[in-house]
Amino acid sequence: MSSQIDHLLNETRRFAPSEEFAASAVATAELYEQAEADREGFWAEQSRTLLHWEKPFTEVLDWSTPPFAKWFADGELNVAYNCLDRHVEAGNGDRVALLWEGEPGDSRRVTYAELTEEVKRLANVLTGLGIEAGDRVAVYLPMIPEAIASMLAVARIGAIHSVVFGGFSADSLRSRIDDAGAKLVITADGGYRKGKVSPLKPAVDQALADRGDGEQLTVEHVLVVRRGENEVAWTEGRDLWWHDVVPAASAEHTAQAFPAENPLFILYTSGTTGKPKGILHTSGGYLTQAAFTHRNVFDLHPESDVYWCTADIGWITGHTYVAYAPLANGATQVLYEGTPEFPQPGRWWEVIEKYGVTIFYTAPTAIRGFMKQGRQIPQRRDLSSLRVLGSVGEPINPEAWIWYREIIGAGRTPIVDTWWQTETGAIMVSALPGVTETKPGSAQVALPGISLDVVDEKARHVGHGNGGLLVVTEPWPSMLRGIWGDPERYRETYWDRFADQGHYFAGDGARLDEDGDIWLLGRVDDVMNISGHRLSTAEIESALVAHEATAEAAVVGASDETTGQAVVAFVILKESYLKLHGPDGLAQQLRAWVSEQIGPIARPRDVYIVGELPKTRSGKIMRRLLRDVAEGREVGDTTTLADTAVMSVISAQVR
Ligand code: 6R9
Repeated sequence: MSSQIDHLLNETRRFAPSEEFAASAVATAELYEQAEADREGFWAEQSRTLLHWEKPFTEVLDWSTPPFAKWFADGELNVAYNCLDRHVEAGNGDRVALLWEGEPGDSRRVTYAELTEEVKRLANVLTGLGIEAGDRVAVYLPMIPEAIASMLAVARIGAIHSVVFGGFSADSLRSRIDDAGAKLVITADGGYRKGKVSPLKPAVDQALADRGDGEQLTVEHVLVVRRGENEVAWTEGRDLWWHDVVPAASAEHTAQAFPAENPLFILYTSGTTGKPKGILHTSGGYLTQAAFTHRNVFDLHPESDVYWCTADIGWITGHTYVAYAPLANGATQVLYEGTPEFPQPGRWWEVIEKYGVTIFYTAPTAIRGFMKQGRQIPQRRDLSSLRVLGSVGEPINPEAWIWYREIIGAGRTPIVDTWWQTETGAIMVSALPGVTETKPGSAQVALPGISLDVVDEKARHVGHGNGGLLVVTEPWPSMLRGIWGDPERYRETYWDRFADQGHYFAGDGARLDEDGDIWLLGRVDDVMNISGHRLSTAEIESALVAHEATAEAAVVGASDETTGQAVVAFVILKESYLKLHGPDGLAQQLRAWVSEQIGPIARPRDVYIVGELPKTRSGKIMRRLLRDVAEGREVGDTTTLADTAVMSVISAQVR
């Protein structure tokens, strides 16, 4: 690790914004000064400028009961009105909101006026189904316009959505539905993935099946979009086709204003234990920081830009930078259903050429995948419309950064490496194009209005040239407001570590370089980052031990050239199982099992069947040593192990 860091810190290439770019840039250096002079005043002004408040706020931040923040608490707004109606009222109803491209090549253009109408009809349907402000609605959909409409319609009536990634299994869906107590599920028959229809409705049926455990199901209805045209089972009285009820509903719907702190959504993310956390976000502060960062970090000119963020709506990036911020800012954006490789590897570049995409936001894992395929593939397309490139999800190594700029950005586009989390709701650390001289590999500086530090275990600032833990030192508008149903876990996970200072602990290691710029070094806890997706070691371990053959399991994130990290599992089998079946084919079976239990993204790259696991005297698994094995390194210090011989046995078994 340390040689990697030294290598990073030797990166000396610098890219200043061109004069031409700076001349018409949205963000200027004054933003930092304004925010510095009066942080809360700065956010208040941004909020008033960027959003429509039905009832203007007079209070900015209420931090009287930390760690529970309230922003703009006495103000009232409607999030969907801000994303839709107001643009239509301002005469921009004909502007395209969504340039949707389906994987098989079908496409749809949806204007702001059309999307507004669809959302109004759906809002009426939801109300007709008994959904009221504060109720939870689960959304389990592919990347189709109805997904965006669903989120906005739920928001419009003051209800709370919980979007579950379509790649998650029925079990993952069920636990999220149960935890949130969802009353309605919005899904599709299926969606396209890699040339095939991947079914969704059957997973919903399975998630809602009576398991005879006496659990009372909270779901009353399932609203189903027809997309894959695959056969689906139907539960009369519970299931409804979208195309039967939405077009038939009235398009008249007046958006009611809700208090700024009205909950907007719950999004589940992996923590250090097996149970995913329902991260709760609210309305006014969230939308303020979403709109501000989208406009300034991506230099958005809504009249002329064509923006494309490749994230799925099942992740926070899809919430903030596909659903909410682009629409709040009145942008035109591409929405793409499929994967980058289908029907051929250059599909994304084809989409950029077709729609003249100007701002492109994706993840390092995708960029590294493209690097592997070779520059010839993007070079076949005209990518000259691109003018800003963004990166998110994990550290971007300087080589990938340079390739992104040179090959995709023709050596002239600014690159913004944006650090943030499900919990932060919106971007926290990033260069501002047109202002910042960029450094490949460094996310660089806190945005205006955001206060961060890198500290040691005792909360002391580490100083330039040193590493430590990334903390946020002041509350910010789009911060999480808690963990759904678990205020204690919220406090424990993020605030207890630096309770005396009142710092938010992000869980990331970071280093400050000689200029004070921030370099992110990855998680310091048992959270893995696979292709920019968060997974916990504990979550996968508990799936593994749920298999009849497994006695014990330990999972580590091993570095992987393409996906950043890969899941590697070490499994001890039950004697009884071994006697009956033997170990043949079991590694494969266990990989498939995890994929079924959690979803394909969690499938281990390697499963090693071992006889023992390295444990300390207190019984803690030493994952650090297993990571050494998984990455093919010499095994580190084993002196704290209860049995120091165990590592050579494991190494031999793995080889
Ligand atoms: C937005 C998102 C959050 C974790 C975060 C960190 C890693 C995200 C990064 C980055 C280095 C960046 N991360 N962006 N690391 N540079 N630009 O990804 O949210 O899924 O909650 O993951 O991802 O480790 O703590 P989420």
